[in-house]
Amino acid sequence: MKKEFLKNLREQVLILDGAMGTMLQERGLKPGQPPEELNLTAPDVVASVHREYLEAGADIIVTNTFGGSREKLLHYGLEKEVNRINKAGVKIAKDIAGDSAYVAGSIGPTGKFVEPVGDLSFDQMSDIFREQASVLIEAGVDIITLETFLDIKEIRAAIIAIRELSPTIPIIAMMTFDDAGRTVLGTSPEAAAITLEAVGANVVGSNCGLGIEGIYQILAAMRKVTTLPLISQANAGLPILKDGKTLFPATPDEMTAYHDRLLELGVRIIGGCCGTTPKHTLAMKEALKGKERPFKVEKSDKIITFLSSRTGYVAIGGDNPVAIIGERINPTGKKAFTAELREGKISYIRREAIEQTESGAVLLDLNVGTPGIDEAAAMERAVFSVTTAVQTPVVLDSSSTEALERGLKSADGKVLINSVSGEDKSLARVLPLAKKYGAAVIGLSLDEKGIPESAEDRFKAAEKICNSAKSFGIPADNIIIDALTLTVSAEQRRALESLDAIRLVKERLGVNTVLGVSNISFGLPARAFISAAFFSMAIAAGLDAAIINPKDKIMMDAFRSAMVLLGKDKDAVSYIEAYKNVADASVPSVEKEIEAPLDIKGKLGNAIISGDVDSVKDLVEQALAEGLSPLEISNNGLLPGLEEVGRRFEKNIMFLPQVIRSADTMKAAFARLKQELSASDIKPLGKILMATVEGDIHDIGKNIVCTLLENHGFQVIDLGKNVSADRIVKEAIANKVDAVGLSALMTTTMSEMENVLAKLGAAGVKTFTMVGGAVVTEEYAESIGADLYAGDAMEAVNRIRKLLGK
Ligand code: THG
Repeated sequence: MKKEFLKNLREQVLILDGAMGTMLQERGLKPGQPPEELNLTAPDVVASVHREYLEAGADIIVTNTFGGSREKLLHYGLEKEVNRINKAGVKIAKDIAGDSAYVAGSIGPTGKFVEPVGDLSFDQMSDIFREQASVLIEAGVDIITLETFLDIKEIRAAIIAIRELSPTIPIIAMMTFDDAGRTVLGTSPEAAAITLEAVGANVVGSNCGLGIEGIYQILAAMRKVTTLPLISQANAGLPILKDGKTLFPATPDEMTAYHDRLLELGVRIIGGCCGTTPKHTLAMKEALKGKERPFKVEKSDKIITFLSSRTGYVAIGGDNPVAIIGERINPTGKKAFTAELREGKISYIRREAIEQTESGAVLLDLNVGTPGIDEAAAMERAVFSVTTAVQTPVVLDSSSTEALERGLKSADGKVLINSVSGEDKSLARVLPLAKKYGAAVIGLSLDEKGIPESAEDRFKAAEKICNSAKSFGIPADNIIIDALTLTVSAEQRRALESLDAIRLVKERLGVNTVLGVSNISFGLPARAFISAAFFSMAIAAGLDAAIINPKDKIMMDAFRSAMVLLGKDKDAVSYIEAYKNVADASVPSVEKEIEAPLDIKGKLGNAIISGDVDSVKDLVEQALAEGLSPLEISNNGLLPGLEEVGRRFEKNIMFLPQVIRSADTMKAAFARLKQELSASDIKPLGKILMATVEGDIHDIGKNIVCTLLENHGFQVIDLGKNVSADRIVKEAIANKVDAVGLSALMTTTMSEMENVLAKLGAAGVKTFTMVGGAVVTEEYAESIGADLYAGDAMEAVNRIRKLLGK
């Protein structure tokens, strides 16, 4: 009998098998044929690969079901065969593994992204994975392994669906990062680890994309934010091209060179991705001998609450600075915002998201509750617009269960729910949501009888919340207690009770605390002074997070000063950075010099940078009314904004989702300008033919390039994926294109690019050529005679603009 997997993982390090696709190709899988089909047509071939890995010493055998989702099989007309293909895949692996190895059911990405970056909804995405995972689980896999994911929202939806099917099946969750340490959509290893753990992964890590050294760096970053066992599945080095064939250069010895360091990090599963063979597996097994040790990872003695966005994360508690939660996305007392909510507009939300973040908020409270609107729909819009405007994780502030759930589905990381109370009904309503969607929760220290007077009774309400959370399987680090502030103008003792409640909660429960600080001064003149003094006192009492207006200078002055005084701002670095230009702080603080207001061109540029579709349309109208010509609007307003987007992308300040959003904004502005222009004025910058080459059905990268090219003013003819060389040549001639862009993701299909280029040459087509794709390198591009290589979509646009002299 096999030992229970997760328990075994704490006792010993396990070896997972190597590449499947490349092994199947050597055994006759044709280019363009789905590997999963062999589960039905040639099970003995699949079995032979499993057997080789098992004999080489693999403890975990991975099923041949990576592309076995309905969405993926659809490309081959096999979408009705999800059940048969996955069932057969498990049976083949189980028959070989017997009692000697665990069987992990492999699930790969769909090739599509979740809204708003892609076009599948959360529910559609989770349905796809629920279908595949239920077959794998019913067929008896020991583990589910999610591999090669690029979109955090996609893998998050997958895990949530799997956890609904089974609360206990062990889940391994892996994403693929590039050499800049991000996934294609900008997710960092830390944000990935936090989000994946939150929704219920048992083992997190990385596969593909990088060699062992790169994977080690990714895992080291994950280790800063999680105590879960880690998994390493590196490629056998980065692919190189030799005599028209792709080779993975890492020898078995090179693959094991990092083993000691991996074990030190708490890596408990070591396997391999592309290019890994049974020889490598054998070497890995050998290299582990005599190095076994139990799993042990140092835990912080203080409770830390991690929250994440698609790209970044925030740590609350311990020695971290008090987390500033921006409160301004809240219709209370804000007429203009309330009106926008009614009209379904998002300009206010995007602007406040950006301004509050620039002012120092590390989290953003989203409250869109106002009478007469569909709050759930408004919450989804708010989450989409904030998460594509800034990297700040979100706090969902609503008393509506439906709005909370929509927000939780729309989010791309580990969010904070605001809030649950100590009332039984509230606990039963909110905590299951927090558990399912992997959210942390603010617990209001009140109960059936309302807000208790005394600190002791507020502590009791807090304790009740923590105990209830525990019974739902929510750990203490996912609960943040709000000790509650009432206005001091009505009853002065109350401020002190709140402060004592914070102390009691920290001392006896150890959990983190939060306050909506400004309530304290309600009804008094010059509220900011009372609020700031109280804020400082609460911080001294142990406050870990605060819901405030980060654009309120006095509050932020108090916050930054308190961080220095409590030693949470080491060497006062942040304080000095914020105040280095303030001449003398002992005099009443001088308002920051008011910057010259932006003119209309500046505003147009800013609208492009922030991706504000609503405003850009109004601004274009305004500019036209002021008498600017369409050309001036475009060249001196919009384009400088788009160029800034490009710069920020290169510097890793903006990521693909925001770039696409900005490009869409550009498109909206141009749609209006086109009405003003004559046909001769709107000549595109150039005509580009785009295609993924024959045998390859990966079109994510190509689609992104198409979108960006179009929005930068090029005319794009997109031939789609799996396009034959002859068709590319024919269309290039028929359309008289300025350039042909080719994409291939797999090492096995990129040689087809060379074939296309040769055929273009033979047909005498004089056009520029551009190639790209995950495994394509500059050297390769040169070796096959392409004019241009692009490492990513932004680079593709920039280089083609230069090449065509635009
Ligand atoms: N605890 C928790 N959540 C909370 C609160 C809390 N969420 C809501 C609130 N309290 C914190 N957020 C706000 C948001 C806005 C205002 C105050 C607190 C506010 N609005 C002004 C008004 O009411 O007049 C509008 C002023 C303006 O235009 O900016 O002050 O305690 N867990």
